[in-house]
Order: sequence, then C-alpha cells, then structure tokens
Amino acid sequence: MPIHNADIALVFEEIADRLEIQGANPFRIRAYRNAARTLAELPQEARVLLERGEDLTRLPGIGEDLAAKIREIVDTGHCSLLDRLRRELPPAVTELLRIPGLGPKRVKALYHDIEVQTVEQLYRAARDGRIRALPGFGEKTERNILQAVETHVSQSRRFKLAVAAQYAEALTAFLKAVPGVKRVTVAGSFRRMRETVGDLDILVTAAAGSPVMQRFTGYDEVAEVLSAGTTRASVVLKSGLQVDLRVVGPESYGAALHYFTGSKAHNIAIRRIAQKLGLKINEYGVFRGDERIAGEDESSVYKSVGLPFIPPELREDRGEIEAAHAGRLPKLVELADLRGDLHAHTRATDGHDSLRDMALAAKAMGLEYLAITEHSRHLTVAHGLDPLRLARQCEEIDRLNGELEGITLLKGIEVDILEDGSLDLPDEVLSRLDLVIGAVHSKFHLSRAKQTERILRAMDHPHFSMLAHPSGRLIDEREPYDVDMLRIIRHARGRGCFLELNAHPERLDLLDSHCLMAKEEGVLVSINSDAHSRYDFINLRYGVGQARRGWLEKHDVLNTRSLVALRPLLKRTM
Ligand code: DGT
Ligand code: CA
Ligand code: CA
Repeated sequence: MPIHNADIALVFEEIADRLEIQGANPFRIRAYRNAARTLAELPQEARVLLERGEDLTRLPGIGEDLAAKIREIVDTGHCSLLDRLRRELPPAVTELLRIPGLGPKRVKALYHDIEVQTVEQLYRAARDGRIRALPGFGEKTERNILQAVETHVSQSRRFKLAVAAQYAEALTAFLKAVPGVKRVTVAGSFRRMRETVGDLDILVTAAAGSPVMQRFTGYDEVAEVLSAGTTRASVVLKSGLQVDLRVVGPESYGAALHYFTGSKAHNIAIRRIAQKLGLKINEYGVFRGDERIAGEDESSVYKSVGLPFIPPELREDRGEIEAAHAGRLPKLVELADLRGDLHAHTRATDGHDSLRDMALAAKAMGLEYLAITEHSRHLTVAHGLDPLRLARQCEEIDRLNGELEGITLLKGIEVDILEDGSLDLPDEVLSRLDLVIGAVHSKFHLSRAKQTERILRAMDHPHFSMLAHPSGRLIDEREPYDVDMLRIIRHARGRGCFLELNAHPERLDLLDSHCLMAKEEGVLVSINSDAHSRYDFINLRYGVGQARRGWLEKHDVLNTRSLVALRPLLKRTM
C-alpha cells in the first residue's frame, strides 16, 4: 500500500501529541511537529524520494533519526515508536487534544482521574458535572468544554487541496490501470480547485464488464465501504477522506462531469436556463422531451443552453453565467503563462537548498527568473538576514548570474513589517535590491484600523514592491487578520506596488475574492511559490488555481511578464 506524506505526517503528529500528554521533553515534541509539517508541505512523495535514493536529511527538520522513521513507515506501514506509545495510552486520547481549551496536562488529568478517553466520554462527563470537581478545572471550564465539544462535532473535516491531490493522483492512476477503464476524472470541488475539499468525486467511463467497482472498493487504502452498487460507490480512505465514484456511459460523460463538478449553485442556475428553453438537464444528458440533444462532452451541455464553455474554477454562481452570456468570460491565466517566481528561500535562512539548486529547479519548471527573498533579521526563528549576510548573498547571486544560463536570479528580501509599519531593514539596504516583499509575521491581533494603517505605512517606503500573503491566514489554522483589504489594494495602486498570491498549500493567500478586487482596481498580482526547497515550485499550480478562481487573466498577473518587461515595473514610479 502506497504511503503518502500526509500519512507520515499524521504518524509524527500523533507521536508528538502522545509525547506531550506524557510530559516528554518539549524539544523532542517540537522535532516531531516540525517533521510533520515538513512532510505535509513537501510536494513530492517521500516514498518517491526514497526510491530515487535521495537523502531525506536534506529536508528541513529531518535528522538521521527522523529519516530512519520515515523509511520505516514507508517500508512497513508502521512506526514502532508510535505502536509503543499507543500501548501506553489509548488511541482516542489524542482526539481530546483537538478540543479547544484542552492541553496535554488537562487531557492527562481527565484520563487518569476520571477515565475519559474519548470525545463522547468527555461530553458525558461535562454534561453530568463530573469535570468541575477535578483540580484545576472548575465550573466555567466545564461549561467551555461542553460548548467546545459541541462545535467540534459539528465541524466535519475538510482536506487541503494539495493533500487531497496526493490521494486523488494515486487513486486516478490505480483506476486507470483497471481493465476496461477509459476515462477517469476527478470532479467536484477538487476540479474547481477549491482550497479545501470535503470529499473526492471521481467519474469513470468503462467498457461493459469492467471490474472497476470491485477494484475500487478493494483498493488498499479503503478503510470502510459506505455503499457499493453497479454504477456508484462511496468509500472512506484510511486518512478519513471520503471518495465517491460514478461509472457513466460515454454518451453521458459530459453531462455527468458537469453535474458532479458543481458547484451546486452553478448547476441550479444552469438548469433554470434550460427549463426556460424547454430542456431538461440531469447527470445523464440534456433532453428535449425524450430526445437526448447533448451530454457527451461538457461543451455540448453549455452549448445547449446557449453558453460557451465555463472553466470549472469559475463555477460558483458568482457572475460567471452572466459573463458567459455576454461573451465576457475571462481568459484565465494558466501555469504555462508564468515566466518567473518572485518569492523563494534558500538554506541561508529557513529554506534548505542552495541558491544554485533553487535556480536550476526553477529553470526546470520552465521559469526565466527567480527572486530570492529571504526573511529579514526580525524573524529570528527563520535565521533572518542582517545587512551583512544579505550583501554576501547578493554577491553570490551576481556570481551565479554570470555563470547560469536560461535563468536569472533577482535580489530580494521578505522583510518583516514591524508593528508601527516600519520595515526591518534600512531603506539604504533595501534600495540595492531588485524587489522588496513586505510581510506581516507578528502582531496578528491588532485592531482593524491599526493593522490596516501598519500595512499602508509599510507600502509608503520608497522601495516596497509587494505585499506578501496579504491576509495572513493559514488554512484551518489561523484566521485572516482583520484589515481593510480594499484600502490596501487602492493604496498599492497609488504606490505602484503589487500583491502576492502565495501558492503555498497552507496559505493560498490572496483569497479568491481579493484577486477579483485587485483585478478590478488594476493592481497586478504575483503568483509566488514561497519555495523553501527545490521541490516546492510544483505548488505554483495551486496558486494558479486560486488565481483562476479569482478570475485573473494572464495580463492581471505580474510574473507572466518577461524579465525585460518586469524590470521597469519593479522600479517604483512614485
Ligand atoms: P465538497 O466536497 O464539500 O468540497 O464540495 P463539492 O462541490 O465537491 O460537493 P459534493 O461532493 O457534495 O458534490 C459534488 C457535486 O455534485 C456538487 O458540486 C454538485 C453536485 N451535486 C451534489 N448534490 C447536488 C444537488 O443536490 N443538486 C445539484 N444540482 N447538484 C448536486
Ligand atoms: Ca466533493
Ligand atoms: Ca461527494
């Protein structure tokens, strides 16, 4: 059974959780958390890297011991340390840590003192008033726990797009190899490139008698079969990801693809148009009375209601149907349109590859230029650069540019925007760079007025080029900070600077709605990988997906420009 990075990350997270409940050394716990994060963010499968004989200790936070554990998990599907820890504490205990307000200490007390092992038992204990009596808990804590459990249960889990992609790709390859299978397409929110997906919806066409259903429900990673018929089945993978499969006839493929791509709101709007035309649309085709008039491909479905093909990323009923009707659909930006990447790190700070390796990897992605934008000194956890180290890196970039062909390195910095809107390095140092990306990495909880003002003041610096990950959110982990994005975008326009769309799978920040806002205000967006390793350039595709959801076209995106066209844009005009 193929082991995915997300699986290994889960193992490390659980080890960290269990060590934490046991009160282990904090450094040891953090090492596992960091490793989990490294794996979760790694765009290449660790399994594949191992097969290629690559050295995993080159990854950030992975030493000999962790590399050996990764190998063990990939080879055996098990981790002996976790097996041992699981024998020491019951499996469900770690789930308790997910409840806001419950740290390892409290979980340990609940387990030892009143034998609470599961969320359900926790709920009952709180309801029955058994928690308030525990030392360090009290009535208020008990009430909070009760409420937290209720919200926890009501929020079902969604998967980040890049994580879902690992499962989708493996499963697609598996299904394609089943005898008789012709087409395999992942529809649903995955095809619409939503930043998270609730489940995967897979569509298959197959010759009569193909064993695709049996193979699907028998797939190694299936933990539970929810339902299985002749044309549809639903399973839950071991990771908890649900997958729905439909087998459709070739004459219905387009109609089914349209139906299962959604969104539901888009489908309903399209069906309403069809009704007015006296047509009926369902997942089998488009019908006038009993006669099927379309459905073998998606374009035929749209054509039947008088519309051009609408790209999946736009199908949210947010004006795309009106735009299609008026012939004003955007021609969305594509991955191949990108000529460069304006945000990357090397091992000089918290990246882990050399300048040269990063340059070569960017070139291999078909890029012409790559800006190196390390963290600045304020970000000590990332070993941020001071002026001296930055100057040294600039020299090395000059040297490499003299030597490398087909790729140009630009000199940049990801400078911290401090609380008062000043930048972490002096203007005189910034003036020597090709671009300056400003980033908020601290003080996320300022008031809306203060946070907005902080960013506007940062943009006022003469050398400020671009605002990094503008909302600051981490998907499922950290809410966006409270700012007036329209004011920021308008200020950027006045100052001649740009907004980043950070393509990191945990960020995907600019949000899609703000992409549209930037486009309307005439501010160019730069789709940047924020690469911390030579593998991370692959993430640009998720950034492009997000940009497409935000209606961006090639000319709306800064880094579709050639280097020659880019340079004058980076020189501030006012
Ligand atoms: P997700 O999985 O929550 O990220 O979002 P989707 O959009 O993938 O939703 P899902 O998996 O429930 O259903 C896949 C598609 O099937 C959905 O985008 C549209 C279509 N669909 C599902 N239920 C309905 C429905 O009741 N009416 C219509 N018109 N379409 C539906
Ligand atoms: Ca879905
Ligand atoms: Ca579904």
